[in-house]
Amino acid sequence: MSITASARERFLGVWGPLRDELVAYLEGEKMPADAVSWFKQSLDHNTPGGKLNRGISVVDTVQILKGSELTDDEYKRAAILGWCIELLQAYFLVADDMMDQSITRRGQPCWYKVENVGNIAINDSFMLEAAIYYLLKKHFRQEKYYVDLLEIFHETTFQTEMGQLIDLITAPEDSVDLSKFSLDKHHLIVVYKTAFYSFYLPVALAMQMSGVTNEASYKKALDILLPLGEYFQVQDDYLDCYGKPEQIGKIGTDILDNKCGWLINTAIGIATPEQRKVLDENYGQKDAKCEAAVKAVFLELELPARFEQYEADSYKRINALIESIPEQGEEGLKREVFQSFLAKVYKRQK
Ligand code: GPP
Ligand code: MG
Ligand code: MG
Ligand code: MG
Repeated sequence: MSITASARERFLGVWGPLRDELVAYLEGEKMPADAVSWFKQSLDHNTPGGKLNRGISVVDTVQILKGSELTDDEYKRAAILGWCIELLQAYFLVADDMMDQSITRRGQPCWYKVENVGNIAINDSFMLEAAIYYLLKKHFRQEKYYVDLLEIFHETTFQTEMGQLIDLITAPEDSVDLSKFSLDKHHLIVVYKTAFYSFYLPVALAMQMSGVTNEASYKKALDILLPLGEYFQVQDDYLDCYGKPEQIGKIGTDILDNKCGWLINTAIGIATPEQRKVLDENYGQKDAKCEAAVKAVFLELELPARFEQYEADSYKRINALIESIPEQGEEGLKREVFQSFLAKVYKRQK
């Protein structure tokens, strides 16, 4: 089930009122008009413009677990949790784009690149995170799973930050040393920086909202969602080099940034000594000619075809994991939850 235009529209319909609640909070605190309008612009620039996979997956999962149409109220509550993940994503992306020195995001300039924003984006990213906890308190304080929601958000945030840390220190700007890279290192980076918050978090929140309490079901979900998240980040690494900026909405920076991504790790494993020399001399240099030399080796090594093979293998492997769930489901788990998520990302072009 890929996301339909009407599912997107309905989900987006919940954003305006939530944004207004957040803006009203600043007004209530008697913040000056320019601060209120700054916060509003940051919220709108950074939160709703993406694919919304994560947020809509909360709604879809709650719906699948219920097994029948959600009431308007159930829909809205699931969508609020979905928007909390989109706020978390907004917080990460504003900060990540500064750390990665990116130029564009979702077809617009990165927030820190917007005129007059600059380093204020650091504080804006903190405020996007704070907005999550404002909304959770306002809408979920009375629920018996409120503390569980807080814990899941805090834990996945910490995991993502650990992932971001190893992503960054494996990619020093001034010393390129490809011998430090490996597919094992890559696996650790992507599970932590992407898989927990992008895949486990939406499903775990939906399970909480659906009243699932048994630990084993969360563990089982994790066992499927981490491999799915790894596959998603490999796609991200692939698209960084081969995606069209007008389609993916961002300009790739991984080669310039010396990132320990899937392409370079795959290349290292198969390069001839001559090709390896070109990679050693040109990877991680902030120079378009060096970037082009690396891309030329990637093509000699037929990385696009190798990625296609990886994609086909991953699809099979993840489907096999999904089939390990009994057909009639276990408490809080149904195959369709995972099938629906896999369908949202399989062969994605953006
Ligand atoms: C994706 O990395 C990971 C994140 C956006 C998490 C950032 C975490 C923080 C704690 C700030 P990426 O740099 O490959 O993403 P993109 O390609 O979208 O820039
Ligand atoms: Mg990054
Ligand atoms: Mg980045
Ligand atoms: Mg990337």
